[in-house]
Amino acid sequence: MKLKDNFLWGGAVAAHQVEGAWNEDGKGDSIADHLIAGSKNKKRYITPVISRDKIYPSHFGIDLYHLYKKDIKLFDDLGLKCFRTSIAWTRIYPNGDDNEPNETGLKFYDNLFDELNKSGIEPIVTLSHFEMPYNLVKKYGGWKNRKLIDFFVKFAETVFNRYKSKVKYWMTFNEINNQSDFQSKLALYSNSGITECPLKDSEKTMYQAAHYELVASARTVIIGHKINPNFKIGCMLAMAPIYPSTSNPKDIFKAERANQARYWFGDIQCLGMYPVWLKTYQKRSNWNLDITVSDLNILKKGTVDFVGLSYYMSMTVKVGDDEDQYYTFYEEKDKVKNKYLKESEWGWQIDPVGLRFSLNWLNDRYHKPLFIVENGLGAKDKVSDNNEIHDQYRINYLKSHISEMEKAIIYDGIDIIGYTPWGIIDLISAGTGEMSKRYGLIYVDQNNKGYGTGKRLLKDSYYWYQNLIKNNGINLEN
Ligand code: P53
Repeated sequence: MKLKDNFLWGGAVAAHQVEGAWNEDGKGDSIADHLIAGSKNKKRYITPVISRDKIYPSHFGIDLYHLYKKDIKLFDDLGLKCFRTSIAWTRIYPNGDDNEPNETGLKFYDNLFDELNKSGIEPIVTLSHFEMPYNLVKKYGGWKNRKLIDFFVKFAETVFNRYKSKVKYWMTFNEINNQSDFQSKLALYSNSGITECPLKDSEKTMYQAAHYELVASARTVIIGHKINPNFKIGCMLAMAPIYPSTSNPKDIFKAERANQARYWFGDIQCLGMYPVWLKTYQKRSNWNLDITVSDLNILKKGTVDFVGLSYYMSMTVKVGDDEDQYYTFYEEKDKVKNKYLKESEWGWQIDPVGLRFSLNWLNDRYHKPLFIVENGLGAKDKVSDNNEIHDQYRINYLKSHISEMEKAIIYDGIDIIGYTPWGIIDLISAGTGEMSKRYGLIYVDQNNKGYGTGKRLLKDSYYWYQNLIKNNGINLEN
């Protein structure tokens, strides 16, 4: 029993975490370019004006903008069949509301996709990966504003037309459901470009912004299929299954509601409609959200071809003493540690079986092909005197997750398009802005401040993955 021959083994990154060159060749500043570096215990925050004495890691990334040819050579030697990245919206429309696209920006992705295709590596492209034009935040308030739909659709249409013969797999919004953690400022900002929002309004604001994004996503799917009927356009969910902490029925319902609150985005993108619990909740909350009949028709028509997902961890929740009728999910408050799981240095609870669980759960719910477009371990690496990196911990992480994925394919019969480990090459962490939270199988000699030679070194995990791809997986039954 083997995986199908065209299984897409790959690697994943996002523009703002690797490209650098944040203001070159006509690129505008994105929301990522205003985020300063943080750490495990120091939250990232934004500065409206770029300040000289602060560190903005997206400004340097790992300089992929200039080094992409060399890096693609390393991906090719590794044997990658696909490579996931995003298009920086601000390279194409620097301000988001420009009339004409920036030709130099378009040219960069022509070159990038050509180089990949030449090497036989299929590009997998996210349209919006936490990097909308900052101008849209300043001028329109980000996704709080309905106008954003047209700006986004125009951007999507431009790149669909330009790359229609070079790219087949697309995803609309990266981890659109991160903002279900609506009390997290970073989530609201990264997903929706929302900077000003009193805590008491954050839930309502999230539901409104997410609705506009979902309409934009659906319109994009519809237009994409017209431009090229062979396009495969997916959603992208941050998958972290939520478990009850005990068999107390209240904990079980708490977990059910938390899953509903975290994955309704997928219900809309895959099934084309709002789940009834949410319609009821929104109505009873008297928020008077701007959701029109025409929007609902678009949502029904613009359903996705596949479900892209990231998977890093599971979550466990406990019912509170003061639950309301709705068991509203407040991620920070409701989460507890799962005593059966170990965690990464950044406190993410590692749960390979949870991946098989998630794949089954998503398959039961949506009946669409799945694509694991992120999975990996953020860890500190040590370079030995002879320039080797012995990252057995990363190999263990990847191996245990790939093994559970293969079980989902072989024993559960689930249709999975491919697997792209996150940060195939070391990059800037989205959550903390650190370089030292490394995911790569390729090491980049650079510290948190952006200093270093930038030299690329191959980790043990690189050779391990190379061999795995050659064998088309672990092959459980061998
Ligand atoms: P970092 C939170 C939880 C799970 C995934 O994350 C997340 C986040 C946001 O930080 O983001 C995804 O870099 C995201 C990538 C990101 C990756 O996971 O915080 O799509 O951009 O780098 C890993 O360790």
